Amino acid sequence: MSAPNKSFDPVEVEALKPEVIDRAKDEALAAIAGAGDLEALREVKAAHAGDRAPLALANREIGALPPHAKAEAGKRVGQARGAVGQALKLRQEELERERDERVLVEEAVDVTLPHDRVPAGARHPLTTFSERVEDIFVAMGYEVAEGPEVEAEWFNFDALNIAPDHPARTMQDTFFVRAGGDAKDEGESGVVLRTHTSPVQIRTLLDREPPVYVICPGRVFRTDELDATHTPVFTQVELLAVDEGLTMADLKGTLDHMVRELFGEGVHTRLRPNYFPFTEPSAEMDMVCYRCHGESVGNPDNPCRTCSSEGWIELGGCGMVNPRVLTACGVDPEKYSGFAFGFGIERMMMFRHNVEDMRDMVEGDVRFTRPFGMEI
Ligand code: FA5
Repeated sequence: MSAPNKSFDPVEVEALKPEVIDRAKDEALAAIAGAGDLEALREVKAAHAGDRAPLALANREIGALPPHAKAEAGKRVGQARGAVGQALKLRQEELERERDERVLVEEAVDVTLPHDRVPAGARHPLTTFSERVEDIFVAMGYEVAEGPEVEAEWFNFDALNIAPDHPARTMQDTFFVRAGGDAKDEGESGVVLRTHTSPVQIRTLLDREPPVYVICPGRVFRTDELDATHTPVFTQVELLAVDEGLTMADLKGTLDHMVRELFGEGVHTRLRPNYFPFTEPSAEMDMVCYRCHGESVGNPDNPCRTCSSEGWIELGGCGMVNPRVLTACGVDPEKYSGFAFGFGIERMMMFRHNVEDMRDMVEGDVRFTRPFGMEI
């Protein structure tokens, strides 16, 4: 502030000269108009309307003027500061309005978008496929039977006439949970992860009186490496029928009915001799290729990827229940006979849906399962 004075001409005080006041006002108004956002306006306000702004400094000079000069100088500075204050207020309102409009657009919520971003789950195609197989037999009057996945060695092997020195019992094929020593009966048996669904046959025959007609789906375990055609955990479906007078013809008719239901009219099966300790006679069952119906055999112009132009697809094992198994379960083999078959669902799905690598089925990637549908 200038030194107090009593007689001087206010026009001589530099900060209060009209042109200086007008210039300060014009600069302030131009800066306000040029502020592009609220942050810039805050800086403009500090520079042109703050304590150190030219108009604020000019205002302080007024106090030192003689009384007769205060009114005019006060009016001039007051009007300039009023104009700047008013312009700041209007620009502030204008910029706030612009900001609100922008935020409304940028942060708009589209209430029409689907709210549920977690995709709906669905059962695995292996489960739905094995249930389709079950349904075929339930429709014929079969019951669904289940057994434990952690199974007594006796049920998994001994009762099925698989002798202790059978290769399937070695550590290479079987996950042993508890070693069983020389157990000859169920009570002292070792414990394994079941290697097939056939022990459910034994549990069923011990539980029920013939006639028995059951279908047994379930997970089984083998010490196989995971590769394109093997997995250590896979799904089998087993069928067992025990009644008076059942023959291989009934087995063949049942298999033909199943493949027709699953793969369509015109598909049938054939049996090739094989060996399983728990069936006698035993057979390997093949079905005619449901895609080429055998027409690709010897026809290089029309190859078939599904059966590799062999005309037949291997399904699994089957046979007439070995009388020794019936006897072990307390069923009179003179009165009753039975047939059984078992196959792997993964292998069946591979050729049913042209899946080239079994690993895709067991890794749980939804990109694989989604095309099979969202069946719950
Ligand atoms: C058996 O397991 C017999 N219990 C089947 C049977 C039942 C025969 C009733 C007679 C009467 P096998 O070991 O062949 O048989 O296995 C049956 C099917 O399981 C095979 O045809 C194959 O489709 C499937 N399979 C076997 N090992 C694997 C594996 N590591 N990964 C995926 N599928 C497999």
